Amino acid sequence: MKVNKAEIVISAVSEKQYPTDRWPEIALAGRSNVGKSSFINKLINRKNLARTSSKPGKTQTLNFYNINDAFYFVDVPGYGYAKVSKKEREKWGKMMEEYFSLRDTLRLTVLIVDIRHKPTEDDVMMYEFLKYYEIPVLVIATKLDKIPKNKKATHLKRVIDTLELDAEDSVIPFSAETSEGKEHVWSYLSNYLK
Ligand SMILES: Nc1nc2c(ncn2[C@@H]2O[C@H](COP(=O)(O)OP(=O)(O)OP(=O)(O)O)[C@@H](O)[C@H]2O)c(=O)[nH]1
Ligand SMILES: [Mg+2]
Repeated sequence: MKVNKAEIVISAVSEKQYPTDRWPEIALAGRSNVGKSSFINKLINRKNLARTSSKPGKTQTLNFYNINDAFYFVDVPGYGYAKVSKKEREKWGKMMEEYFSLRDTLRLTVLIVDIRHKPTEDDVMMYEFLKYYEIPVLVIATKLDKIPKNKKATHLKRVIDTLELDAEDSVIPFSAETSEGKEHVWSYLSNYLK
């Protein structure tokens, strides 16, 4: 995919603010600090369009990125960050519920997990939540550059087993550092953007 245009359209906290042009949408979900924003930047070849940070909790709103006037990437705030208040967690839950239950232009959610670690209980819950709403899921095992090549297969198997991944769902190993997996991801995503 050649990306000629990529710009943020809105940082939304509720449905009233979502774009209304009905372009197809691909959302990113995953633990705080796992690399959701970096994933978007790498795919669209922009260094810091989606704001990244080494501190967890950078993305706090639903950030809609217009790609080529053709579809949206939606960067979603991460979960699993210990230092958030109960109130903030509730706010996050409401925002997620509203988005994933109502958004009928959502074609696919990319669930990003860290290939180095066993998926957390929150990751499993997120996967089940998406399945509950019957939203197609692509799992990305990111930070591939951080593990030795000979560990890749075992780590991928652990992701598949821990999430109890459905046979119809795929996991693609990826690195925002080295771009590994990028072409494979684009070819997968393009099937959902027709
Ligand atoms: N080595 C390596 N580092 C990565 C990769 N992807 C992301 N990072 C680093 O991980 C940190 C977090 O990345 P972000 O993209 O901001 O993570 P996020 O999931 O958007 O985080 P929140 O917005 O806080 O939920 C940054 O320091 C990135 O540079 C990767 O593939 N390899
Ligand atoms: Mg982010």
